[in-house]
Amino acid sequence: MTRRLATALALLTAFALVPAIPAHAAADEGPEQIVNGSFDDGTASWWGTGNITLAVDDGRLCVDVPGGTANPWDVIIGQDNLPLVEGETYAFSFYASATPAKVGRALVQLPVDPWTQYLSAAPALSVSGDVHRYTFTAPVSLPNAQVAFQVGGSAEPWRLCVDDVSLRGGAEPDEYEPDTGPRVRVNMVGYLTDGPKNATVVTEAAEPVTWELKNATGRTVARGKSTPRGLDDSSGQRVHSIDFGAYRKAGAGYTLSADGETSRPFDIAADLYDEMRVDALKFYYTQRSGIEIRDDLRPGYGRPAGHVGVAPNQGDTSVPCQPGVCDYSLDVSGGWYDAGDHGKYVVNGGISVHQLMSVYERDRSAFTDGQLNIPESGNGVPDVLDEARWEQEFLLSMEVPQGEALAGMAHHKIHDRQWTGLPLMPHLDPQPRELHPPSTAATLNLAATAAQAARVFAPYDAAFAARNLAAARRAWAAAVANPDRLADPNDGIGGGAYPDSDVSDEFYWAAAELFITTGEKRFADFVLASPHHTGDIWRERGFDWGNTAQLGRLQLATVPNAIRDRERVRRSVLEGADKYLATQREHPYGLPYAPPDYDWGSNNLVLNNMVVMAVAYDLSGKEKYRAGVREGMDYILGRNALNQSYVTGYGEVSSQNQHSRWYARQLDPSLPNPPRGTLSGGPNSAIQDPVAQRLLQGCAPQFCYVDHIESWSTNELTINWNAPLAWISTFLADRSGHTGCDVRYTARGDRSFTAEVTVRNAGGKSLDGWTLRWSFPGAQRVRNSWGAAVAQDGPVVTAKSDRRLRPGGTAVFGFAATAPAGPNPAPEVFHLNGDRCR
Ligand code: 9MR
Repeated sequence: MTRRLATALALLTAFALVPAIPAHAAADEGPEQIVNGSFDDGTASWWGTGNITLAVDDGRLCVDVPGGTANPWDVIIGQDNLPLVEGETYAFSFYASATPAKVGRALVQLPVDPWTQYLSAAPALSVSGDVHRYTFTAPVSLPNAQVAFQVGGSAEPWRLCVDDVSLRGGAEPDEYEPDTGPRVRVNMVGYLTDGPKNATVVTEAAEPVTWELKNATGRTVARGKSTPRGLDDSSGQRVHSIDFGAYRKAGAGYTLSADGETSRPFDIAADLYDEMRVDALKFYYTQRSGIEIRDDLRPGYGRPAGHVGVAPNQGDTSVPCQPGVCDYSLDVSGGWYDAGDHGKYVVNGGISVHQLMSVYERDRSAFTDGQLNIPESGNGVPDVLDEARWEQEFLLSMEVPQGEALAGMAHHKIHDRQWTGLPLMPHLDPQPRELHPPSTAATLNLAATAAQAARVFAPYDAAFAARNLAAARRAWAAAVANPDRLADPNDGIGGGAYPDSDVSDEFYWAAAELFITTGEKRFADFVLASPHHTGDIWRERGFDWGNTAQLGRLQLATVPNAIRDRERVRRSVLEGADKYLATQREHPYGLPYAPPDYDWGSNNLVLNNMVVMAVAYDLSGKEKYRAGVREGMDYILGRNALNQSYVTGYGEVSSQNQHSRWYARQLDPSLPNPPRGTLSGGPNSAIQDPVAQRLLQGCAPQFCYVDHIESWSTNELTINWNAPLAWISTFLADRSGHTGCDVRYTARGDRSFTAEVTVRNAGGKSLDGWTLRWSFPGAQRVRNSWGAAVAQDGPVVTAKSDRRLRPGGTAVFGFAATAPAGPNPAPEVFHLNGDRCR
């Protein structure tokens, strides 16, 4: 076809449908674009509207089409993400039968408004079945055209079967070869000055090769020999590892050369993670639903409030249940959008908000008001808590109201009735929104996060804390009364299913949080009786929204509480961390994650294994655990088979086309890429989406990734994946060491108490004046002090003295304070002059 004809066709499509032309031989021979058109893989890659069930019957896709619909598009079977190349001719064909006979609509079209149709046919579908063939020429290039069989509009029900759906033509897809750059793989952001420094070189060499570290001027500053590591299963590559950790001089623009290749440049510095930890948390503001995103706070990311009821949005201010599920509506506005979709899911929101609160509980002094540049900045509350509250308020709103049969439980999720296409700004989503049935898992997520929120918000907002504690108690009671209301694994139309067939781990986590907050025996009893309290829960694959026992164990180990066998709990975290360290040591890319196949969102599982190592470091002060976390981050930031960073804007080559309906620059240049500091899900061996299936068939685990916006199974962004990124980058930005000091803290009294604190300098250095810092777990407040000047900011307390504290010397001070009802455990984490007491 000539260019002029193509242009004429393009113009034509602007006003009318492209006529369906009879088939034409050349296009027939082009490459196949449809995935699973023969239905040999079941219904994989195909979707249907909510009113039909896709099923394979005798090798064909068959559906019972309901009667009583008005429009063809009321019932659709479709496949998305088909690439079209402008000017190329395509042959579209399929077999179909209808009982009774019907006229259907077969379309190849734009998947979003204005739904431009590149091919529109009205095949007469017979009872005996026929093959229908068409050709058309694509008037545009598009990565994500849609094939749709629109078969609604019939008064009577009927049955449709299709088979051998084929769209041939277009450019022969090049054998996909990712551009992996130089064979020397480094952390492209850099290495911490006093941390481990490891790299990997892809090479066939059997013997060690020489490596050279060069500074920005090109001068060699260190050299050595690599260690051959053989064949790496995770990449299918032969590799050597390089250890240049002896070099500790800060600087920018270093490179590492080996085997004739030179790595991408990197820095050596102490402050590498200072910005990342803030960006990883800033991510949440632009995920917010129910509020305008201010462009002055996030230049380039401003947008109107999503789902507040302004047309075409239906709004989340009064959302009904799916038909038959309940007869009330709830105001569930606010919260964060889960990911690249507009859904909001309690189990995933739960672990996300929990990890934000848990990194805050780790060291409250690291979080300040004004840090994240959000609308609440300047309100006197640390921004991370304001951000967490945005989600926690949403989780609270998902509670089944009093008076209803399942009162106190939480609805599993709320999202669009049908899946929408990309791009689609939140405020332009026209779909009806629905509440899905309550689930035990969601209820326990509410119980756990609300119990935790009751602690962390207590110093700032007593009423909000009390509201959370009451909701947590109601949720716990409702979960105990309804222990097996499992989310339906097939409830995945219009939003993710987030199913979980075992909620005993959610029970354990919720009981742990409730015990830490209330100190009540019944929660301790539940914790002690749970198999998750003593079992080996440190899965090779890491923890996530569906595996939450680890959250309970980590909290019991780190947040002060009086559980009976606490020492064993703490030791068990070290055992888990040792396991991940052993995996990491074996792995030539330094990964603390080595299952034979990589899971959906593998990067977040890698990071969560690092959280276990980080907690082990906090508990023990043993350098090997911190070194493990530091080395693990190298993988995320470029020391990997693809030679790329998975955090947007960090490193020379980083993920930037994560699957999202509003950071959809790859589809619409007027939209932005995801904000700096957004983690991509990363390699996923199961490659469930058509783009990955087209490009990555047969991939070794580390190669099962493509930075393409439609690769939703390898390259999405989510609130639960950025949470461990925020956790770990905060840990890595923490420059406090472990120092020799012993603190004895003895308190007497109840709601009014006095405490005497003895601090002993167990290190080798004399301190010329000292500051001791700790945090209270809740709303404890110092009233007056003696022996040191004690000041308090929220829960963070500092005691200061000008006196010298010699090695072996002690200082004693005391204070009088008030405490809220409930447990008032002695603080356990103290920092003396900035370093953590061991
Ligand atoms: O993160 C989820 C992953 O663990 C599951 O394997 C996958 C399939 O059920 O779903 C992922 O969650 C997606 C959710 O269903 C919808 N919003 C986007 C989520 C991230 O891809």
